[in-house]
Amino acid sequence: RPISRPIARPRLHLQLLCRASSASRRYLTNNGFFKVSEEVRDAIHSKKPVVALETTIYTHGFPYPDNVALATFLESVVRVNGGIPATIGILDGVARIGMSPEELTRLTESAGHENTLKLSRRDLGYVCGLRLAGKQFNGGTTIAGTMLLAYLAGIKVFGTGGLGGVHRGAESSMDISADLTELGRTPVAVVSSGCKSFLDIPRTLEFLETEGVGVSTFADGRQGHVDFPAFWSRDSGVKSPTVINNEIEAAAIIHAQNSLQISSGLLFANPCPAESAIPKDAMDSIIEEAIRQADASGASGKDNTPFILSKIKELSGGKSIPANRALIESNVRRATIVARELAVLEA
Ligand code: PSU
Ligand code: MN
Repeated sequence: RPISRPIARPRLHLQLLCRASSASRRYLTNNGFFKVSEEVRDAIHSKKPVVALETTIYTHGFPYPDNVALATFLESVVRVNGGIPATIGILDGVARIGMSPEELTRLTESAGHENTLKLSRRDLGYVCGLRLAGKQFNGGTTIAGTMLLAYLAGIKVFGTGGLGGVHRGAESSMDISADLTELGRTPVAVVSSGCKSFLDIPRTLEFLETEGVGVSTFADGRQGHVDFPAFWSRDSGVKSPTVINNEIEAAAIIHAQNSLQISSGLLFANPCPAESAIPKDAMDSIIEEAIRQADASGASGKDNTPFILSKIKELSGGKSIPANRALIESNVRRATIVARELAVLEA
């Protein structure tokens, strides 16, 4: 795979403008609950482009050993594109920012075990604290959990697959992913392929607006109406609030928000590569059935998303997997280029 393509640098004044900004923040240092790997710490310190990667997709998405293969692959996507990967999760009750291959294997192998949890913001104190009471948990961090830990470590860019959202029927269940509130309160930029249409996409965008989250979709030369993407499908029927053309623009937005000390996050939506995308109509009936089964089985709360995702995989006969892989690779590559461009602006 070639090192990422060069991007024409449109306007030099962008770089001049930035000098004024670098308000630096104290990052959380290692303690009994929080450990940044040496490689990631050095990279942050020397302002190299670092990309955060989540782990719920490994502990509650893909089975072992597919999950460790994907984890290793995504780290290599960051590296070949000139970045340093920081895979984030919880091992033995300690938040890890950056993991060695052995640590990644240990976490991914523990997928499905009773003490391997899906961890969002609310869970971090619980799993880390109970280590002191002799209970050892592993966990995959969701986008919310990963954003929070990335922010504490000083990482600003995060590449992932699909964002959680407002669930259909949330007007009575109140099931709204903590990913959305985290984006409202934590200044990390997330590159994802939007969210799956088992969620209520119009309400998800409404909620993000309420939370003050900037949402931009990569237009890649498309003119006019650009949809916010629906994971495997490039279209959702819902217009993206704003569009951007390339990674330089994404980096400029991040840099401006940081310089303005706006403390909410940003969402950059990258539609699934066209050659791997599944048309919206083809997915709609599978998704309807997956939701029906989730309702029937009573999978709610934190179990709802993993349940629906596994049903979709089953009902699509695995057809959704190549698209899943293509889009996450594309998102992680784009996140790395954004992190590189941000490093240029911050230099
Ligand atoms: N949506 C996907 N794939 C995923 C997830 C969501 O298409 O893997 C995972 C992510 O880790 C996300 C989490 O942060 O599920 C959201 O879960 P919940 O809806 O319970 O907040
Ligand atoms: Mn939920």
